[in-house]
This record gives sequence, structure tokens and C-alpha cells, in this order.
Amino acid sequence: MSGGVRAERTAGDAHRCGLVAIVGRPNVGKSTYLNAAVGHKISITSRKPQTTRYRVLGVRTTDRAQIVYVDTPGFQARPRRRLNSAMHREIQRALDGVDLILLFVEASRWTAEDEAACRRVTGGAAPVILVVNKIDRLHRRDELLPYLEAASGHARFAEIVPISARLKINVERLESCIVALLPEGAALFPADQLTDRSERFLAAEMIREKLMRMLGDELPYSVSVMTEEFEERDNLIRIGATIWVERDAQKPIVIGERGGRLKMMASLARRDLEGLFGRPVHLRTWVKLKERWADDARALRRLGFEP
Ligand SMILES: Nc1nc2c(ncn2[C@@H]2O[C@H](COP(=O)(O)OP(=O)(O)OP(=O)(O)O)[C@@H](O)[C@H]2O)c(=O)[nH]1
Ligand SMILES: [Mg+2]
Repeated sequence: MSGGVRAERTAGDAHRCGLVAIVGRPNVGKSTYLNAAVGHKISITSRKPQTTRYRVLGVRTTDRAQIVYVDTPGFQARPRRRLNSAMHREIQRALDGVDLILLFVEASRWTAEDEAACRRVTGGAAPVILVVNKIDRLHRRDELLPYLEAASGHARFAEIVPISARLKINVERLESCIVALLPEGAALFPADQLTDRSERFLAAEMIREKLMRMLGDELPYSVSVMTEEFEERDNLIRIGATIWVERDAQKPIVIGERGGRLKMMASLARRDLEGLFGRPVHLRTWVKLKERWADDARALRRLGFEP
């Protein structure tokens, strides 16, 4: 081989590449970590559980490795609606054939759902790293050690790594642990590719994130977003998206007084999308009634869930 990075490597540090699933109960910070690890906002986040509904790939490429992360919906012990079952299947698909699993929990808590997620992912072929997130929330540093000791009793983990995804504490250390456990192999994606998801998908998700963040506690679970138009012309991206609600009474809540709330959400989403695409975006949104979409197999297929 002539020159280049590869020739300079010694035998001990061959290029590594693999699929790494990010799994855990809702709201533990899985998507926040994905974005921190990749360095771009690819997966949406919010304070409310069940923000992520789809598998989302995030690719982190360095000169010695490529980590292909798969973010997943939060693991729920009992899926209720068809939508939740579809989300469960997304987790299942993410786990198929992965090289490594990151099980996310929150520092100082181990709930029944954490336990269920732990049982689901351990005992398979892939090694599991327990990631203890949100350590910045601990009031005292000496709370961490007993928690880590107790956690190590729950299953056999390849590593236990405490981090703060939000403050990016120990994220590099976690990355080194991941790379050490990946198989040798060539990169799966070009170095500049960040995700497998289309721009249409990302547009719908950024809008849904604002709905998750700005609507009250129940309503976010009743809305879905579909990109209907996506057109690039003269350095401008024109996007048209429909927001589905389940009941007529939900429309005015999403739209807000004189359209104020919808305008605000669209404007925040537009700013995110301009950051992501690096070009000006023109965004139009409509709110439509689609009764019981979350229990409707056809509607879920249109929203991109595989049957
Ligand atoms: N204090 C603190 N908050 C965090 C940290 N990581 C994530 N969060 C917050 O926790 C909340 C949930 O984060 P997400 O990344 O959406 O969690 P998730 O696990 O992807 O949630 P689902 O998609 O619903 O399963 C958000 O408000 C984040 O800002 C952290 O390290 N410290
Ligand atoms: Mg998430």
C-alpha cells in the first residue's frame, strides 16, 4: 500500500468499524448523546419521554475508526398503541446484527423499566457498555461510586462509563471504550456522511421536536409530521409539511391564538434546518385532522414505519 494513513499504522491499531445500538428507557438522554457524539443535531430531543419514534443512524468518523450509532425509541415495558408497538419493532431492528450495545441509564436511578431494558439487551452475542448519564445532576460526587458498584451487579457489562451527554463530560472516554470493542474493518459510510436519514425525514423531525417541546403534556403524543414538499431551487430549500392531530379540538391548540404558536414553532424549526442544511429554508406548515393515526396501520406506514 502506498503512503497515507493506513501505511503509518502499526499492526495494533488497524481501522475499526461497527454498528452500535443506543438503547434504554425513555428520557435517559440517548438522543442527546448521539448528537454530542456525532457533533451535529441529527436526532431530536426533549424533556418529555418517548421523543424518539424511529431508528436514526448517526455516523462518527475519525482517522482510526467509524462508529455507526443507531439511536432508538425509549424502551417501554408495555407498549399501548400500535404506534408504540411500531416503536418497539424499531428497537428490535436496531439490535439485529449490532456489534455493541450502549445501555443508557440515569445516574442514581435504576427503575423497573431500566431493569426491563437491561434484561432485553444483555445475554445476547453483542457486548454491552452500561452508560450512566446525567452525572452533572448528582448533588454530591461521592454518590456516584456506590451507584456504579450496585449497577455492576445487574448484569455482565463490558464497561461501565459515567458521562454527561448534555455537558459532554467523559464523552471522549466513552468513545475510546467503544472503539476498543469494535471489530476491525473498513468504513461503511463516506467520511462526510452523518446519517442515513433523508432531508425530508429530518425536516419532519425538527418540526415534531418543536411540537414535543412547546405543547402541553399529552398533546405531543397525538401529533405526527409528514414532509409533503421538499424542493431545492436557487440556493433556497422550500419545505411544506403537514402536522397530523388525532382530534379536531387539538387543532386550535397546535395553531395557537391567531396562529401564533404554529408560527413560533415553524420559525424555530426553520432555524434548525438552516443550520443543518447550510442554506436558507422556506417552511410552510398545515394542521390536518387524521383520526386515530397512532392506531392506524396504513397511517403508520405513510409515516415511515415498516410493517
Ligand atoms: N442534566 C442533564 N440532562 C440531560 C443529559 N442528557 C440529556 N439530558 C436531558 O434529558 C432529556 C431527555 O433527553 P433525550 O436525549 O431526548 O432522551 P432520550 O433517551 O433520547 O429520550 P426518548 O427519545 O424519549 O427515549 C432532555 O431534556 C435532555 O436535555 C445530561 O447529561 N444531563
Ligand atoms: Mg431519543
